Amino acid sequence: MTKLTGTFTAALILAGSVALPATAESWRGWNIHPEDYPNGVALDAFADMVAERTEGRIEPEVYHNAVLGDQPDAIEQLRNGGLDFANFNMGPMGEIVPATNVLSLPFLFTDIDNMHEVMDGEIGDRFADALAEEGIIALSWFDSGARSFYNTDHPIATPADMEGLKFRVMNNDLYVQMVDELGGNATPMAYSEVYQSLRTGVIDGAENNWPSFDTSNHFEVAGYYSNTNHLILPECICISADTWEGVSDEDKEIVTQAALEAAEQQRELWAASSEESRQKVLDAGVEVNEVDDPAAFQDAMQPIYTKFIEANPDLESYIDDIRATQQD
Ligand code: GTR
Repeated sequence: MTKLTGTFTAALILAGSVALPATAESWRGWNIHPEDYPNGVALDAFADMVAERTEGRIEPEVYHNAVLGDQPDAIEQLRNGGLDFANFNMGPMGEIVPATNVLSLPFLFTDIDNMHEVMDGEIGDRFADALAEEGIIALSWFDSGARSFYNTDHPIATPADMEGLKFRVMNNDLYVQMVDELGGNATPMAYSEVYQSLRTGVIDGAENNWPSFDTSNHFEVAGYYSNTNHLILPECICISADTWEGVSDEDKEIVTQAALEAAEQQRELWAASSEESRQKVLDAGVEVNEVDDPAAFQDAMQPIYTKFIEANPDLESYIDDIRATQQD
């Protein structure tokens, strides 16, 4: 968090040229995606709402396209106060906040509505509390659709089709286990390195949602997208606890409200953007296939659940409570 120096601010006020209050805080915000991606648009809207409603007491600025570093690095920066806010995916968060690993269990949510129901309610608050203990204040939850596998070689219709293929996964051991159990090989790697690695054959595939598959240009080099829909991961607008500590109660309310409105906007944009991206990659010649027997993929995940619960008995109730939302 950068405070404008007293002299500098006083000079601006004296000059009468800029209507900045004496204690303006400039906030640095991290975004992995381009600015016209739903998350980029919503983060910019968040920044504008905060600047306007705090009358310039807080001036957030979003740095798009991961120019401030890759995700695991940005999570650390936020915890150290090097970043003030960010849009993080819960996938790479598990390494720092173990409770969020529950969200990385494959096929946990039945669909996106189920994810919303859970995250917007009391269970979501529990994840937010766990994040807060590690210095990450989650104010609202974004969509990131459902992730599916894609690769350079052939459609994946059954787990057997994963054999011999090397997939990039996000930085989380659960994803290595997931690909292993399905019969493929997994390599954790930064998002920014995936395009080149697919192009040069360092990896054969990766997994992501439609808008990321499109805007990362992975579809240009990986021509087979298979609708496995194995992960539905929430994302947050998160604020550094260091930054949050210095915010007045009045401004905390303004920032929280802006984050909730930005998430609403992101979710609306998400649905349209997913359909647009799907159509775009189809038009570009990507072969898209459905999975005839999703249960074959789901059943293969059972050992991951068993192992996870054995290692984290205190998190079993989270899984049970999420399953309970799927009963009716
Ligand atoms: C995207 C997500 C990013 C990042 C990326 C990845 O869907 O929005 O935050 O996690 O996937 O695969 O690294």
